[in-house]
Amino acid sequence: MAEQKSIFLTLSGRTNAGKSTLLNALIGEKIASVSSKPQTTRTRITGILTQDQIQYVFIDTPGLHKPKNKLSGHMLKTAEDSTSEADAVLYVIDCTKQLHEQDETMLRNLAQKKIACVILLNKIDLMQDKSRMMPFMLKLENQYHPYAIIPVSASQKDGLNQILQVAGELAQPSVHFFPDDKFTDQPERVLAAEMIREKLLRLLNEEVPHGIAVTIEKMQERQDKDLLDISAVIYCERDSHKGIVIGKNGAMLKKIASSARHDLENFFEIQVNLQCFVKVKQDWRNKETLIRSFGLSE
Ligand SMILES: Nc1nc2c(ncn2[C@@H]2O[C@H](COP(=O)(O)OP(=O)(O)OP(=O)(O)O)[C@@H](O)[C@H]2O)c(=O)[nH]1
Ligand SMILES: [Mg+2]
Repeated sequence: MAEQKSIFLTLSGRTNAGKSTLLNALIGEKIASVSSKPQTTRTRITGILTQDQIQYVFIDTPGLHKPKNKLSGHMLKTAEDSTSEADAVLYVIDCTKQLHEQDETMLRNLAQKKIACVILLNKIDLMQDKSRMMPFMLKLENQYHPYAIIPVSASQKDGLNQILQVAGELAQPSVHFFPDDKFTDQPERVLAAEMIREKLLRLLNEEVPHGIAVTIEKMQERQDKDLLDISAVIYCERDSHKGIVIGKNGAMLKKIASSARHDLENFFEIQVNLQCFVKVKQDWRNKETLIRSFGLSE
């Protein structure tokens, strides 16, 4: 039998670069929320892929951003700490944007600490003129000496095999840390809460969804039929936001719940009865106890 290998890879990069889209594409399951709004991911999310003798463990992290409250301070710390704990970093850059100073600082630090870094230039599907990529790649190569630079499109699933090939070269002989059929370490309740939060991010405007946390109060299969009862609480940080989440005659909440139920049923492969309640916790993103009780600090 071939020797077993494993590798831990942290997905790092600016918010909105496409890290979570890439994680889902790499493992072939939707475990991380994705949205066009910045700061979607709030905690570390582990995705596992085992192919033959190699086990790849991908760690998705909150995107780099300028913190504005205690919650985003925790998120940034999680992001920064995660890079030094991995065997290699997959540094994701949105190639349609200018390189940000946070990209430069992070790439410089990785080079200085001699952490193996693979730069992924994401969203190449949006690049009209691909010839512009060459000088950018050369500049990155000369300044930061990454192990490799790979142009990819997470949403088109383009370049994934190249990522696995390069990661495979870096994998070391080791036992597999997770069972070969496992694809995440996220508990089912966390996955369910995240699926609901994703819909809130997608359906609500700017400031409202960023101040939302979702908890699952109950998740239980009925004994007499194939039905999963899920009861969720959506916490907002202001009274006015609660009204927006519920909407006129409850229309918005209905839309959110129905869209979330669709995803939950697909994921858990069972009919779901979803009840959502909306509550207010004033300014919770600046309160350590609440941040901790929502599972958002490590
Ligand atoms: N066109 C295009 N869009 C992409 C691609 N990858 C991701 N996106 C979009 O970019 C947006 C951000 O994607 P996410 O995966 O949530 O980004 P992220 O880096 O995880 O963001 P944070 O969690 O905030 O750090 C979403 O609207 C995605 O659909 C890609 O390859 N091409
Ligand atoms: Mg993300």
